[in-house]
Amino acid sequence: MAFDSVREFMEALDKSRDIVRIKEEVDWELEAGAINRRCYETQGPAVLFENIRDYPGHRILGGSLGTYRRVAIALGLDPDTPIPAIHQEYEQREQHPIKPVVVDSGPCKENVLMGEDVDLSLFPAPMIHDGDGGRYLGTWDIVVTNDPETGWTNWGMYRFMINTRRTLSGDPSPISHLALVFREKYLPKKKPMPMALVIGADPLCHMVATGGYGIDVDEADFAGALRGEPVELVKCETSDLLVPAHAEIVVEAEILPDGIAPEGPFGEYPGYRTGIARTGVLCQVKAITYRNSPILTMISLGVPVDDASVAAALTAGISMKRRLERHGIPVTAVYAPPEGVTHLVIIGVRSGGTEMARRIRDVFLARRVMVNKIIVVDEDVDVYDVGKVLHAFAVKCHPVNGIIVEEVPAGKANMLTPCYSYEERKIMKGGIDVFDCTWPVEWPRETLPIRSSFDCIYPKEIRDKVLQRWGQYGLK
Ligand SMILES: Cc1cc2nc3c(=O)[nH]c(=O)nc-3n(C[C@H](O)[C@H](O)[C@H](O)COP(=O)(O)O)c2cc1C
Ligand SMILES: [Mn+2]
Repeated sequence: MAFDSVREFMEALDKSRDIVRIKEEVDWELEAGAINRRCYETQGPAVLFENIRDYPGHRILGGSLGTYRRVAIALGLDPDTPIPAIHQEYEQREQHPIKPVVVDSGPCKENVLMGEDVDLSLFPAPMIHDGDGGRYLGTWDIVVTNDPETGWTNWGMYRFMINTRRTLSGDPSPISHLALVFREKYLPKKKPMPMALVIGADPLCHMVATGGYGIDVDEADFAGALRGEPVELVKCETSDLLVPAHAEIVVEAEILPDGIAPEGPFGEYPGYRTGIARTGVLCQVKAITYRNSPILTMISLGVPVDDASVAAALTAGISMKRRLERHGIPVTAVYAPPEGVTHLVIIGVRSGGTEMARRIRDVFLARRVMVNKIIVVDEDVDVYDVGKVLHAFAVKCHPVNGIIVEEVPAGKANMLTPCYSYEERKIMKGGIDVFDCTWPVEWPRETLPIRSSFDCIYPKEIRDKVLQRWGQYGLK
């Protein structure tokens, strides 16, 4: 059922006409990024650039999971599967992690560059947006690192740009698992941290790399869960790290304990260029292995909806739901619509009211606060139906009592949120609002306004009669 490689996945996209293979010569400098970006903004297809200026034999794939259709295909579902059903399927599969298996070799070893042969300029890293700090080799990637004490292998999607022929620079945030292990296990000993930058693996591997799984959790097990079968991994040439055997390109590197390098700016996931830091970690490349005619996966990140916002809607929505459940919130459903780029989240609850809204706020305040707007609705409002949520917000959120406003102190807010001032982003200060769109619990139930909808305002016998005779009326 699962696709082993991005190539098999692309064949499925061919069948459903969700990919266009571009034979015209396309420039790696801005043109490929602009085409990929415009495809997102016109609900267009994934694009495979087969003819890239200066790089014969190399290919770039943009937008592999840029729509829910493509996510459904990656999961082996009907492309037209409705969004709530995709979320349910995803959530259900994730409950059964499957450990990866180690194999002796794989397509990613078809070509091996070591020593003097190592040269990042052999690959068509695109200049994605005008004004980017450089050419990004890693955007839709998987960065593999390891905790030397516990054996925990982390997969995270972090961007990496080319610094020199044999060095990369990247911007893993201080709360990323990569930064955590680097800070705690390598920096104190002044040891370089081995990493592998994996490009062009099976799409579900990339998907889990974007997800916020717990500390000590191997994302690979969840890629197995989504695939319904284990991911095949193969050992790196210059470290003990294991990487997906069917990947297109694997850059084996070490993050240096004593170096920094220019990094960014970049068009960020909230849809604006908001980043402030202009330096990042420095990585020394040790080896590069790649398939014949390799496919470099990329994302021209920006305003939603794109691969990042769809992936985040799935992974963040599900992890927020689990977290709220752990804190005893009677949550029925959580949806972080892609258009809200995880800055806005909609939460359905079995029992609402101001106290519940405060409890929800406190769950979010307990950690770094990446979300800044939370909409809480009663369980009879479908969280996936943004029009219905807007209706609830318009008429059920009291303009004085229904809004909880809270400042988020320095060091805890999202440094990429566009509405924060430059100074706020710099010190990571911000805020969070909860919009309580539920009926106050203290209102006697018999005084609640009756919803004037077919389901709520008509007696059952009338509804049954109307439904039964629908066709007879000449209605479809
Ligand atoms: C396209 C894309 C690019 C990303 N780039 C970065 C990045 O450069 N740095 C970062 O800290 N997180 C980045 N993220 C978010 C991380 O992938 C996400 O937080 C993930 O949970 C990280 O894995 P971890 O939880 O194991 O640290 C990016 C996400 C996407 C979809
Ligand atoms: Mn992780």
